[in-house]
Amino acid sequence: MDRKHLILVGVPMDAGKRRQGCRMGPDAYRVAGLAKALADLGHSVTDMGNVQPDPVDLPEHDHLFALPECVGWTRALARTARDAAATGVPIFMGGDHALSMGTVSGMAAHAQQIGRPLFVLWLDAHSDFHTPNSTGSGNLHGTPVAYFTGQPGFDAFPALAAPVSTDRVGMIGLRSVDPAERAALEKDRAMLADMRSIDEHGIKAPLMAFLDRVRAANGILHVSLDVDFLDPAIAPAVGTTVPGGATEREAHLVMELLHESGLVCSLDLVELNPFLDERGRTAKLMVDLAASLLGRRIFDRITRSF
Ligand code: 4U7
Ligand code: MN
Ligand code: MN
Ligand code: MN
Repeated sequence: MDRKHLILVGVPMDAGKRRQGCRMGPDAYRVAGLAKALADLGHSVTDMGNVQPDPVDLPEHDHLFALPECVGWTRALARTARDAAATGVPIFMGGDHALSMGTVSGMAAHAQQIGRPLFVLWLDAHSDFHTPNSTGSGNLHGTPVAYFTGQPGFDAFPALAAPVSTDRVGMIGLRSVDPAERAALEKDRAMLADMRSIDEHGIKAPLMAFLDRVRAANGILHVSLDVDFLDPAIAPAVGTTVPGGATEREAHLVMELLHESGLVCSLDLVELNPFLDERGRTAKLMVDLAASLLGRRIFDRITRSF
């Protein structure tokens, strides 16, 4: 087996939206046994504890919620991601999805250092492609993809060492995309697989097409898993539920195929709100999915002839 050094990074970030609770995510993953589940697969696992945002001297913004704090998180996380990636595979235990501004921009800097392009797989009901100018809610957890792909309007945030061009982003699970995001995405050649196309072709087809692109470019792959990628019936612990999400079997298949690809360099587990969970079931499911991504086979069929 391919033994990896896995670095768990707690990101108790709640600044990306008004509804609070994601700050409890890192501890929920710890209680649900993430470190042990991954160590049991033969990996070496280090929990480096929780990151804190850098202090930032910026005034609050009229429309954007908690802008200064989000900038502070982005700075701290970009540095943490770049440093951790030099020694292992960082797994960011969120925290809301605004944390990906930092994690992805840091991973892109790492990729640039090793001379390989970074690709990003976005597993989410939403495209998170708003800019500070287009967001209606003012919640920055709806903007990380626009930031790390270098869209305009993010002047308060750190300049990008290495923007991830939009054609290196794949999105699977989409079912809630605002008109402004859709217009921008279609212009920009991201690979988009909405639930309609997954129903028609299965979830494997768009994933394999995307992985082929990563391989052809000798790229490395960051995976960003938003809890709301999953159907709310199996993953209730999220503020932004959208019906019609991925099933448990689809999600595990994605994780198993990602494992077999050998391309994954880093992972975000985001938007878990333990305050909304039912006896820890969402946290446990996310732990199971992370384990599938790192090599556990739970859905192997046993074929017997009678
Ligand atoms: B998440 C939304 F309007 N697009 O901008 C917005 F629908 O990280 C939702 O994917 C954003 O959960 C969801 O507020 C952000 C809304
Ligand atoms: Mn998201
Ligand atoms: Mn989402
Ligand atoms: Mn959400």
